[in-house]
Amino acid sequence: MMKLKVPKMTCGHCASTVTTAIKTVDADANVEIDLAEQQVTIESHADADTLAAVLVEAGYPNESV
Ligand SMILES: [Cu+2]
Repeated sequence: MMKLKVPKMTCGHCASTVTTAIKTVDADANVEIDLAEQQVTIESHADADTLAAVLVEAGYPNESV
């Protein structure tokens, strides 16, 4: 499980963009979004760096927390 802080994630549209981006890497990933904390919790077998990078590509810089 990994937790990412995604400061640009501010609304439901962002949340769905982030979720979709993660699922392009791992369709079976379990993604939990906390908009108030601007955090994403991801359960996935995919590589953490790959998941972080796909969010950057989607326009959402992030850091692990
Ligand atoms: Cu948004």
